Amino acid sequence: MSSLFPALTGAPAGRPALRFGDRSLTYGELGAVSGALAARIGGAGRVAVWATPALETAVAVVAALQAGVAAVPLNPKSGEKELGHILSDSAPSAVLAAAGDELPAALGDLERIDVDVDVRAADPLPAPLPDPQVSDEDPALVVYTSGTTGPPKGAVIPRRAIATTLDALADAWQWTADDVLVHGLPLFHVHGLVLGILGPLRRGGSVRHLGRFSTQGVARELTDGATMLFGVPTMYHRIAGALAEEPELAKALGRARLLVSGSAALPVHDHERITSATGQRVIERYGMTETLMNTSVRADGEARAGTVGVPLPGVELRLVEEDGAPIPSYDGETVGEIQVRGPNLFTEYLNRPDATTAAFTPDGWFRTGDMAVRDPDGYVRIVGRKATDLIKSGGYKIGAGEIENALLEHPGVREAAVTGEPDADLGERIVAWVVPEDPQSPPADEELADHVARRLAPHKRPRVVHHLAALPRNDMGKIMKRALRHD
Ligand code: MCA
Ligand code: AMP
Repeated sequence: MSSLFPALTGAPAGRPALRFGDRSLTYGELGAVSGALAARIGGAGRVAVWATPALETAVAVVAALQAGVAAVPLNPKSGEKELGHILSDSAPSAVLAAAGDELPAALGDLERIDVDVDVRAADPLPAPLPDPQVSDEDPALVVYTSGTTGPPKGAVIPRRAIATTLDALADAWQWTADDVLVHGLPLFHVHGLVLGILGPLRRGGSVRHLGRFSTQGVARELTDGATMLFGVPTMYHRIAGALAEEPELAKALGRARLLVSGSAALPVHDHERITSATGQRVIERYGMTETLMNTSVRADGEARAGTVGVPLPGVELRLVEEDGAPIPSYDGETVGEIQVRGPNLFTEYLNRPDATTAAFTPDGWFRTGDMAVRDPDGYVRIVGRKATDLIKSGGYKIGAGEIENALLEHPGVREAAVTGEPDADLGERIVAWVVPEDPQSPPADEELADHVARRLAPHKRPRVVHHLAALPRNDMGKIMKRALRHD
């Protein structure tokens, strides 16, 4: 296949590519350091990437793709249980990390390869690597994503999915080499990594990563030449809340070419607050780890709050009834599950043929689990999701079952159930319903939150804990989550 990043050889060597704080690389420099790393890891099979929000992560992933080696981004805040699962499931041959990053014991004796972004070491710049001898179907990334039960599954994302989704977004957003993207998203998920890092590099444009999200950082970069902002709704909610006190922020957003939100629904109230203070409309796009991007409001289309726009070029999208029958109507009312088909889809869940088979219809449509209606002009509105056991908090997808299992491993917990409830900042917050082993001395809420954060990841920790004498169960012994309400 042709290169995923033609600009590594085609763009002027001095053009800015990546900037993280005060460290940056031009295309010439990126080609040199990623080429050197690619030469080291060629033939490695699969490599893990310690995905801190840093220059080294971007270089490591680009190098892996140049070498034709699949990369498994690791959340550096993953706890021991989550990390242990991902490593044993994906079996990488090495981990790529920034020199000086401390790696946890859970990585065991996995070979460590330091990512060197010091271009002086490569002066004069070496010639860029030839395109790897790989096919479009070869895996590019394995991204771990939560399901309703059990540990996260590794979605195997082929090179062709990355190329086609990024090119479809370029069409929808008129995204070019002149764009400068700013964001503060984590780099171990599709949003921050594929759209937020690989996207600008495929276009030959540049990205400035904030290290961590802040409204001040967004204002600074949009004032200093950035043209696009990507964020999850929690970030836009915080922006909307800061506009009154930060006049520079409103001005900066007003200058942007495109403000894009995704990973969860952006409430209409936040859309309206941003539009009234800045004159800008945030556009939403809808995607999934398994499908990359499916729909978007187009830059040349009508930005309508509460919708995720129209199917992207190359993506087939249908709504189906409970029994799988396609819904022909575009009436803005009939709700069905979204199914998608197209070159943007993943190939499989790693080591999980059962889950892969269950995810697709026999004729190759991917069952998203998202419920939607379609307006007469084709705009898709997401109205909910099939599984109540999936929680979207801060834009992260979190499976209730995974947290329940972690809570049950705490000695003070006899029974546990986890639900999501509405939260103005996070979209949903994680709520744990716990029957303590000893009702006289139940574990403290903080202790349970720390326990989950240490085993899984901080964003999976319960924000609220309720103690109960027993969980409500039906005649079959199944927990009735609908009865779990705090009055
Ligand atoms: C607090 N902290 C703790 C604990 N309590 N750490 C350990 N144990 C505890 N008990 C720490 C946290 O680690 C964090 O540290 C800090 O306290 C604040 O935590 P929190 O309030 O949870 O986080 P936040 O800073 O408020 O995060 C909001 C956020 C974040 C920045 C919006 O949720 C986020 O980055 N979301 C993006 C999710 C995303 O990219 N999703 C894409 C997947 P520290 O501050 O040091 O970190 S979806 C996708 O890819 C599809 C394809 C799509 O459509 O996009
Ligand atoms: P993940 O599995 O973490 O990649 O998250 C994918 C899920 O995020 C989708 O199945 C949707 O439920 C949700 N999602 C992504 N973008 C949007 C959006 N713009 N509006 C509503 N939900 C979204």
